[in-house]
Amino acid sequence: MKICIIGLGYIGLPTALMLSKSHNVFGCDTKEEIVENINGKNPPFIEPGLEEMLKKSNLRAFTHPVESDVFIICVPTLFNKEVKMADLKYVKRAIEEIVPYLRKENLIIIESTITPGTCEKIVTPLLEKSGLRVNKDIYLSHCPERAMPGNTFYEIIHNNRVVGGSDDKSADLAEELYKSFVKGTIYKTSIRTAEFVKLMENTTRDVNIALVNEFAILAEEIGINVREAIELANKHPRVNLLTPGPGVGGHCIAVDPWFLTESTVNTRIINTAREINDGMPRYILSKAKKIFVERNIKDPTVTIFGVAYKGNVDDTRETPALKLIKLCEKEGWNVKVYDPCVKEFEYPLLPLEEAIRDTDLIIVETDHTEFKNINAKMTSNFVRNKNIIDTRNIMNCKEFLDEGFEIKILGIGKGN
Ligand code: SAJ
Repeated sequence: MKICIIGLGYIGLPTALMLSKSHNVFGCDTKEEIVENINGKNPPFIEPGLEEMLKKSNLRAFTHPVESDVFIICVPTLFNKEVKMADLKYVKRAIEEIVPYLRKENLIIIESTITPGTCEKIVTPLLEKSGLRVNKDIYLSHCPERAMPGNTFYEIIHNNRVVGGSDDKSADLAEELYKSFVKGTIYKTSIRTAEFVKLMENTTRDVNIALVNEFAILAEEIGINVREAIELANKHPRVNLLTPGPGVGGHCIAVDPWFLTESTVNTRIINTAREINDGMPRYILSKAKKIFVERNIKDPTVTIFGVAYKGNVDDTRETPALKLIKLCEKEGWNVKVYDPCVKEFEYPLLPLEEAIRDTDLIIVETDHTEFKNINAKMTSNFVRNKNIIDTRNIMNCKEFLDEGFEIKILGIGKGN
């Protein structure tokens, strides 16, 4: 079978590589650099297993679609921050791009996250510009991706999948295709339900993270260690609390909940959870301010450890670290950034020693494994003041305390 994948990013490329094991797969991306990298067998981003899979595969990439039996759309859905709504321009553009290549019996699958109703109201009319009718001449399904960056290959194989079909045949055809590499169960439903399920999943995670972030703030007030409390609460058979952190980033959880609220006035908990998580950088800022006031530090320099949205990835989309940096700059503080995984960012990425030289406070924003091994003695030789705020509880606390550092860990109140 000939398959054309549109969008060769964090999901599209791994999916193309998995499918290329048993099908003739073409990749399409508007960015020439990505296409060149893929054809040159260079992984365009960090993902465990990606380099090896790319080297072994016969995937070919182009900057335009290729006539195929199946088209899979894996482009990002943008988020309009001003109005807190999905911006579907890439999805629309991808559909418009494949229209000239469509033939009878083609199956079109949307993996990109979309607002409920998009397939019926936006995708179908665009596809039908080809003169072919959905459910009659061509077939349309929504199969939202569910893989976690950093563990993508394992998850695209083993996770259960939800396939929404615009009719039964569309769902059956998509199920058949995914069966070629998915080991999890494939559940079929309507296209609108599949759109909704995906948004519910990420919203659930956002709400749960907001809850533990609120617990972390309370624990600091009460004077206990929230992580110990969470561990104990999780001993209950029906409680499963997540981990507090500096806010929620990434292209999905930080934006998807707004796709559910954009056309209703009847949601409250979804909006509040977003506000709590978006408020975490301001909370971290208030902790930093307190340190500077208490220790009488004027014109401080702050070093941010980690700008990736989570540990061991190079992705900085929607990272809460960026919000924190901007807030620090607004205070007139000097900000330096260190991230061993990230290659490109809005602010200069400095080597470790340069980033910590003469700093007054290190704020750990990301749980990169590498941070566990940062040497306390070496750090103490470079900094001006020995202060750390660790929002991830990742640093080797004992070593830094022995070196005379003051460490504040998010969610740990005084006396712990
Ligand atoms: N985070 C916390 N505490 C936690 C877990 C996460 O603060 O206990 C933060 C992370 O640091 C990060 C953000 O949340 O900033 C999101 O990270 P994540 O690892 O929870 O999720 P993503 O965005 O990498 O991937 C999610 C996944 N969705 C769910 O777990 C419901 C993934 O399965 C989806 O495929 C992906 O979104 C997507 O593309 O929608």
